[in-house]
Amino acid sequence: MTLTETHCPYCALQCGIHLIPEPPARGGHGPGLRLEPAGFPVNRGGLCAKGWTAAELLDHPERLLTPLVRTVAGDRSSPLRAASWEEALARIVGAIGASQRDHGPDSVGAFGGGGLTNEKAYTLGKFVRVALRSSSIDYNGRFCMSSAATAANRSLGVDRGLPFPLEDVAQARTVLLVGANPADAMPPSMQFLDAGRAMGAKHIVVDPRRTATARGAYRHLQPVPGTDLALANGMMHVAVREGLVDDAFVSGRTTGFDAVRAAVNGYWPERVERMTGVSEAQLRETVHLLARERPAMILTARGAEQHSNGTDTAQAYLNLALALGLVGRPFSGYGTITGQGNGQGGREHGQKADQLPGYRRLDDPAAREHIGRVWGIDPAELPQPGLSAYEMLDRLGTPGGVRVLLVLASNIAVSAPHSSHVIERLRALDLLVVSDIFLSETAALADVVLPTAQWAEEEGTMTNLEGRVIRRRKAAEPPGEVRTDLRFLKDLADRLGRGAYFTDEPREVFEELRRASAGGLADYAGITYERIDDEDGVFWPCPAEDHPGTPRMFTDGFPTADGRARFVRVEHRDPNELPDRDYPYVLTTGRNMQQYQSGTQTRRVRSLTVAAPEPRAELHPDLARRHGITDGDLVELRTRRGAAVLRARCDPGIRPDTVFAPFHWPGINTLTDPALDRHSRMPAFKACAVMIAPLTPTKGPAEVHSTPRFMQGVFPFEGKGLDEPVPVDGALRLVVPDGVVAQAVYFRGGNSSGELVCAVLMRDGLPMRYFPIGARSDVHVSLRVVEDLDSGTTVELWLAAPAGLTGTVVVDLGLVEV
Ligand SMILES: Nc1nc2c(c(=O)[nH]1)N[C@H]1C(S)=C(S)[C@@H](COP(=O)(O)OP(=O)(O)OC[C@H]3O[C@@H](n4cnc5c(=O)[nH]c(N)nc54)[C@H](O)[C@@H]3O)O[C@H]1N2
Ligand SMILES: Nc1nc2c(c(=O)[nH]1)N[C@H]1C(S)=C(S)[C@@H](COP(=O)(O)OP(=O)(O)OC[C@H]3O[C@@H](n4cnc5c(=O)[nH]c(N)nc54)[C@H](O)[C@@H]3O)O[C@H]1N2
Ligand code: SF4
Ligand SMILES: [Mo]
Repeated sequence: MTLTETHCPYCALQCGIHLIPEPPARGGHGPGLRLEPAGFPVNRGGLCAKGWTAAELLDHPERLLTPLVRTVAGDRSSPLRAASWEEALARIVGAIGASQRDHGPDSVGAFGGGGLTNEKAYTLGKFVRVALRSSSIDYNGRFCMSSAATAANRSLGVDRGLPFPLEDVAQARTVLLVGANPADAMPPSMQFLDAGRAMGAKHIVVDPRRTATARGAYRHLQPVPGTDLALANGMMHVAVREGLVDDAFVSGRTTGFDAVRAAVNGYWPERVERMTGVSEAQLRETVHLLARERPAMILTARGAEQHSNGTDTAQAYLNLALALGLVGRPFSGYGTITGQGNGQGGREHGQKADQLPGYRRLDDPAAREHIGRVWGIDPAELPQPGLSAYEMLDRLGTPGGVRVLLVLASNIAVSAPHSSHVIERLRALDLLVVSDIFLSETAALADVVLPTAQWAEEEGTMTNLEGRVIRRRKAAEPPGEVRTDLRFLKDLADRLGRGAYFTDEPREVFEELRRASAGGLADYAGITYERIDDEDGVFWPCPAEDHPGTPRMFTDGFPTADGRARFVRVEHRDPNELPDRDYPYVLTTGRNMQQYQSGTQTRRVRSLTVAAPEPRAELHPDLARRHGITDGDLVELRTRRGAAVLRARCDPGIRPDTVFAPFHWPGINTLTDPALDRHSRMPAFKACAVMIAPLTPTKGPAEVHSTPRFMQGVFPFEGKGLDEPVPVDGALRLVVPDGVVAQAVYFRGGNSSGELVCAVLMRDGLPMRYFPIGARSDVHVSLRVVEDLDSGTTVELWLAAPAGLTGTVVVDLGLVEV
């Protein structure tokens, strides 16, 4: 076996990863794969803690290995038991038949995910339209990218998150980041921001919290959540009044500016300061930097977009980028930072309610004609657009709603807004089928659970945040009875009598996707697996095999009817819920660095859970004091929809009128507001009204507490021989206290010297584990199966290096005491 070049399974950065075969640990089974970062253009050798530990989930003991069904069919209070694929599929086919007979084709639907490969997302969209003949399909990208996508489509004629390669960010002299926290959400991407900052670029971060991204920036603007649109219109007002508009660009390449100019008249800076909490001086400085210190970029992410006015907010920043003439120029423009692994490709190929592959519209007769031809069906057979994600979930099990639902690659019981209501609707279904790697909170509610392959066990393509189409490559066989989603959809289509339209071979699906997308906005016609291999990925649109692909868009036109970008007049509207007497603060939600999304995956990785074991409610110390709360206390957050109890983290970096909670654990989304944006149908994850109350600490029964311990630091060394480990420093020693047991969780180390050295974990003076660190390189080893270290044990880190060799090592050993 040889090295497999692939990509991280998590976020849209899609960092390059190498998987290298290695013999499984003694007594272990598992895939026997070691993970190393690769020098791919987006990560250049960097990975975040999630990427580093991704391979741990391949042979995780809780992995689903067979289908599961309810012991008593139809009774979800009966336990799940293992079943054959035959039996599981028979239950699904039976329920689909009964439901469609009694309630029509639309009563069976699917909910997809932006983590699915292009091949799987495409097949799922086709499966629902062709095998089920149903209009009921949408996906979690509705909760993620839909606002910025809607704005870009209507204004630029196309939605590609970043219309330029990520590396261009390093060249921009001014960058405005609105509601984006890449330092936590995409840590390796910070090397491009940091490179710009090191050359004097001025970054302005707009966030109600002083995040790690904001801390390293030139300026931090701290608005009230949900007021970003007013801020953008205020900047536009200043741009107009102070002559900063690029008139030649506006008249030569855009339409509709007059209406926007008139609309921003009312957004004079003093008024905007009162609305947003951002000072007039900061607002003026920002727009002057964007206009004068060029090249300049405006980037938005979920903080600006996940609101009931998210589309118009993204539009307001797009308007500003157009007025200043930034779009389509080198190292300049507007972009949105896509989130999920295939968040970009996932929104192009038809798992959206109103969409056909190639970013075509389902209600466009020409698009129906073309796709009908590729799929070999009469276009009249294609259903019309269905309901958006939350609207579909809200109607589950009601008359006219979906009664049999297939969920692939989403954990909606945790991640959908007003999740207690969504769980109630899931319970009202006739049949819930969930395909996942683990028994997620949603899978635990299902009638039938299907075990699916993971990233390293399948082939396919992903489209990263830059619109670069890349390959996910297989390095291992799926374990047990696990099948890929392509296989499961094909098996189901066979039993529904439509198998002839489907294949489970990723390359064949991709060839069909190329034909289906040809001539569409997201045109993959010229992209082949071989080109992806040869070119470090290919940027769409790429209409022909001899077309180079399109790393930078809009250089000489926009894919609109007249080739011009459109300004759209937008007005500030208050969030659906404003603070009032009963719910006096704003709740906003988002991400922690070590956890991913609904947490199904990362809550199962020990080192990540040690670092981020539970959700913490972030609040300003003044706000905490007012309610008698101190750091670490349990507090109750209550909104009009429900309550959640979490531990407080007091942080002076957050606005005193705002509370932040990460959504990676069950229960947080019982709080959030499902008010939808009228254009994109995006819920208001980022602003609702909340009250807080301290809880008297309860003396609960048998809680498990664990304490992290670290042995770390930077140390000079002199080698005594590679076979002769010696102590490095007194700091690298600890004795396990009485009454607890410790376990080593991970080791990281770096070595400045030009030769191999070896860190040695010592137990009571004897070597226990060796960690080789190559010449001028670093390692990260996550330790899964190691012995308990009982109380009284002396744990030390020593170093073995060639005799006489000197240098410096950085070491960091993480342990937990339980
Ligand atoms: N570690 C980790 N990384 C991830 C993910 C993950 O779950 N964990 N998920 C991936 C996915 S799918 C996505 S979509 C991306 C999301 O990436 P981001 O959008 O960067 O992440 P969020 O934390 O949701 O929101 C960003 C910031 O918006 C701020 N914010 C909240 N309300 C407002 C507001 O009203 N206005 C402004 N201006 N800011 C506000 C928050 O304080 C937060 O710091 O991350 C991707 N990367
Ligand atoms: N309050 C609040 N809520 C939010 C957000 C927020 O900022 N605040 N952000 C929203 C955003 S941006 C997003 S993207 C959503 C994400 O939330 P979800 O849609 O729940 O996303 P994940 O947790 O990534 O769920 C993916 C599930 O599919 C499984 N899985 C992974 N790969 C595959 C595969 O190939 N096939 C199958 N069948 N399963 C697979 C994983 O184990 C996991 O259980 O959450 C949204 N919810
Ligand atoms: S930044 Fe995203 S793609 Fe890169 S290692 Fe982390 S989770 Fe994976
Ligand atoms: Mo997302």
